[in-house]
Amino acid sequence: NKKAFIFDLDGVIVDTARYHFLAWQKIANELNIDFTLENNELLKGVSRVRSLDIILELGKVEASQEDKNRWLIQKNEEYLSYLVDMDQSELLPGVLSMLHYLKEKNQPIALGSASKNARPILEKTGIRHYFDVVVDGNDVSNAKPDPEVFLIAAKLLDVSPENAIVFEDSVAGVQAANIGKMTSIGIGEESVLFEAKYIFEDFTHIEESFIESLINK
Ligand code: B16
Ligand code: MG
Repeated sequence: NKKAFIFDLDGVIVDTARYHFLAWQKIANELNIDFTLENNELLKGVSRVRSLDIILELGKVEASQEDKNRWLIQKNEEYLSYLVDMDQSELLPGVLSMLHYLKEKNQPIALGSASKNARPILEKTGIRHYFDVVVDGNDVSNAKPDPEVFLIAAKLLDVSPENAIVFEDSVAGVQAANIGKMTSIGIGEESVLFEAKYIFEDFTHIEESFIESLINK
């Protein structure tokens, strides 16, 4: 059976989580909300709009839609300022060799990200050509843990969900893959990603024989 490999972006391909954090922290500071790195875990894989709501809930701040819209724009401008100098050196360990290996084995590859900034990041890091399909925050209406983003990717690659393999660093993303009946592979800490079918610290810990066994399953 034909397989498809779907990659999340932030936290799997590039470590943009700290940029998102710094940008949100700036807004939180202005609102006198104490926003920590630990709180930031709650925002991983979650859409921009939902992220703001979570921060406002943390600080018990009520705001008008107008204010919220302004902060969303402000946050994204701040975030984009960190991406200006981004290049291939920001790819996480083992990502490039994994993409290369899958390409060599003629495996379909997709991006499945909640980010609306996914395409420029793929361009800047020079890996856009590895992806047969890119599905991001501009293409979906339901955020992870809804499996929509991954289901669209599998469909575009003409692969059934059962034959899709998803690499994710967030709890919401792992849940999305599981709900979509896909094989979830957590990239990160076992204590956080325990719901994933398989968990690896990073791509350098994944053996070629393991990927081979997924391909031939
Ligand atoms: P943007 P992923 C997600 O990307 C991030 O994990 C999450 O922290 C962020 O809020 C979301 O993208 C939206 O990003 O503001 O760029 O549209 O992990 O699904 O690749
Ligand atoms: Mg992620």
